[in-house]
Amino acid sequence: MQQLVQDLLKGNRRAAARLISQIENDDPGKREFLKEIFPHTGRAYVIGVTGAPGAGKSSLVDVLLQKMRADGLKVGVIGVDPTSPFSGGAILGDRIRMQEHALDKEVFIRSMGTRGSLGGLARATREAIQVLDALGKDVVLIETVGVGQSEVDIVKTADSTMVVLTPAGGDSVQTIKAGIMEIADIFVINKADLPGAERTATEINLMLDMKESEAWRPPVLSTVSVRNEGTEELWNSLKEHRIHLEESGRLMEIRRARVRRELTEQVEYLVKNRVWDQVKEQVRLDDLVENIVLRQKDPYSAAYEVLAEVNFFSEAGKEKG
Ligand SMILES: Nc1nc2c(ncn2[C@@H]2O[C@H](COP(=O)(O)OP(=O)(O)OP(=O)(O)O)[C@@H](O)[C@H]2O)c(=O)[nH]1
Ligand SMILES: [Mg+2]
Repeated sequence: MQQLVQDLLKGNRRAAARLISQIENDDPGKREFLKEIFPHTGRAYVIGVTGAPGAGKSSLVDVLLQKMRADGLKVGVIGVDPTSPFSGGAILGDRIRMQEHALDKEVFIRSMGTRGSLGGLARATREAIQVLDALGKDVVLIETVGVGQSEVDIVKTADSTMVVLTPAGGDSVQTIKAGIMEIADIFVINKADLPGAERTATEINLMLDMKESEAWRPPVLSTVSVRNEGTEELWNSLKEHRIHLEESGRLMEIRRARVRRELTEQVEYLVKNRVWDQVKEQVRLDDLVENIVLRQKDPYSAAYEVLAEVNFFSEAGKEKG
């Protein structure tokens, strides 16, 4: 383990791959190495890329990778697919397209799927970012398919988030999820070669007009990633957003809020696991479920009973009677 961490800190990609596998498998050793690498993290800038399946996220990541490399930045990419149980490079199309980057020693590409729960995936993504940060990446790109709350949770880890949309065609963009409006720092209408791109941009701008004005108004950009059109503007916007966050003090603010949220989540996670491990051993949940189904017991009292059984709070006994 020690050796792996040392190799990682020297920039060894195999060490990074192995540590990320341990994270995915929820290896008991991960706590120790995450602790060891933590002082060596906090440098990488994290960019989230989210949007509907097939919107062109990977194509954009591909182009952005080239631009970042041209600027001399070391880049890590994590492709997260909450709908897929596969990991370790299962997003085959991406692999093929990004192959040329794979030859570039300063680029690290990895995909992750849902081995366990979606919550687990968001956590694993966060931890994988730390590994890439400690590996020495300047930027970590997270690509995640937009399928609901899961991708919102995942991109919460990002400093800048771009939401990739496609021209709505006949449809109205009004169906865009509220959560997406909240997380977007930059809107990208990709496949702008298809009809309707302008109208989609107008609609998003109208939606932004209705929002309370903030210091940063998300730009609405159009790209044709497969023809490399509009991508320079996109890269410039990402850089501008970063400068905005840094100069306004907002970056520290959002990072502090994130640490607070993660700490809270971590405590809840530990308490939850601890309690459930004991409960599984000591309480016959099935019986309680039957009781509730038969209206012999209400769920609130049953929950208290469970916690009293594992001595979660000493007061609980009083509630039992
Ligand atoms: N016409 C057109 N097609 C595009 C454009 N960008 C990407 N595509 C095509 O759209 C398809 C999906 O592109 P990807 O980059 O894999 O999209 P993605 O969002 O990463 O897809 P998932 O990861 O599967 O959700 C591919 O066949 C691309 O060639 C574009 O600007 N215009
Ligand atoms: Mg993709």
